[in-house]
Amino acid sequence: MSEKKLDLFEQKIAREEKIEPNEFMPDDYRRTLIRQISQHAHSEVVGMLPEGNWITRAPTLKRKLGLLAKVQDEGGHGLYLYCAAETLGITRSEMNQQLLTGKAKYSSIFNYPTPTWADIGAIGWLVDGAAIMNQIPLCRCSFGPYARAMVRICKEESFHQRQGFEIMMTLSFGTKDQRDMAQSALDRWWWPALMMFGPSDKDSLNTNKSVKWKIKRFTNDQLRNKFVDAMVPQAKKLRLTIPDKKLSWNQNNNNGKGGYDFGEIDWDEFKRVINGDGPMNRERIAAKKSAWEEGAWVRRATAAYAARGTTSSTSTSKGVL
Ligand code: FAQ
Repeated sequence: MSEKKLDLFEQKIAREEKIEPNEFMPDDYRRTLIRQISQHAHSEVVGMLPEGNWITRAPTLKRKLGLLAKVQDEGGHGLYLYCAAETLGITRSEMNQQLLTGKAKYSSIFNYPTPTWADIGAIGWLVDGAAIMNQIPLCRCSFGPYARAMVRICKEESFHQRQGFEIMMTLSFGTKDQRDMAQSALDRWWWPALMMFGPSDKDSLNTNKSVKWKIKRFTNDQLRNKFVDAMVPQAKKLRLTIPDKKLSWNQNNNNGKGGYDFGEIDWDEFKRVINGDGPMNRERIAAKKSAWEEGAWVRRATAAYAARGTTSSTSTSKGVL
C-alpha cells in the first residue's frame, strides 16, 4: 500500500468526508467493515425470529398489524445492510454461509426466548432502544453506504421503540397480572440489553481501531452508560423497577453532569451466548438453516428468470412468464 494513498485516506477521514466503495481503503478498514456490517445484517434478520413468534398470537388486530410491520422492517434493515456489505466485495451467499456455519456472529440479544406478550414490549422498548443508541452515531460512520443505510434504519427503529414503550405502558397500567408480566419481562431483558453494546472497553478488540477510523464514534462503555441514563427515567414513567440493586445516581459521572452507576454485567453469560451456548442459539441457527434449504426453489427460480432475461430481452412480452 503506498504511503501517499494511505495519507489521502486518513486526511479524508479527518475532514469528515465519506469513503466510497470504489476508493482506496486499507485492507483492515475493509475487513473490519465487512465484519461489522455483515454481523449487523445477520442480527436484523435473526432478530425477526423472537418477535415473529408472536405474530399469530398478538392480543389484538392493532397489535398484530404493528408487530407484522415491525418484523417486516427488520427484514428490510437486513437487506440494506447486506447490500452495503456487498459494495466491499463480499457476496450475499458468502455472508449467509458465514452465518450458518457460525463463523459470523449476530447480536447476543436474539438468543433469548419470548415467553409472554410483554417480551414483545420489552424488545421494542429496550432492544430497539439499545439499537438506536448504538446506531444513531453510525449515521456518521466514515463509510458512505453504511452511514446512508443507517439513516433510514434509525428512523424506523425509533418508531419501534415508541411502539414497545407503548406496549409496556399499557401492560404496566393495566391489571395486576399485566403489570407483573411487564415487570418480569423487564427482569429478563435488562441485563441482555446491556450486553448488546459489547465487551467492556478494556476487553474490546476492535473499538480503538474503529473509533480511529470513525466507523464507531463512541466506545462500547460510553454507549452503554448513555443507554442506562436514558432508560432509568423511562422505567420510572412505566412504574417498573430495573433489576439492579447497585443502580444509583453519581453526580461525578460525565464530567460532573452526573449519570448512573450500575452493577457488574455477567460477562461469563455474555461469552457463552456469543459462542453459541445461549438459551436459543441452536434454535435460531436451525431456523435460518431450514429457511435457506426451503428457499432453494426460490433461488433457482430467480436465477432461471435472470438467465432468461439476458438471453431474450423480449421474453416477458412473448408470454414466457
Ligand atoms: N453480540 O471488539 P468488539 C438490532 C463480538 S441490531 C454478539 O467490541 P466491535 C435491531 C464482536 O462482534 C443489533 N457478538 O467488537 C433489532 C467481536 O467479535 P468478532 C446489532 C458481539 O465490532 C431490534 C467481539 O465480540 N447491532 O438490535 C456482541 O467493535 C429488534 C469483540 O467485540 C449492531 O450490530 C454482541 N452483543 O463492537 C432487530 C450494530 N458484542 O467479530 C430486531 C453495529 C460484541 O471479532 C428486533 N455493530 N460482539 O468475532 C456494532 O456497533 C459493533 O459491532 C458492536 C461490537 C458494538 C456490536
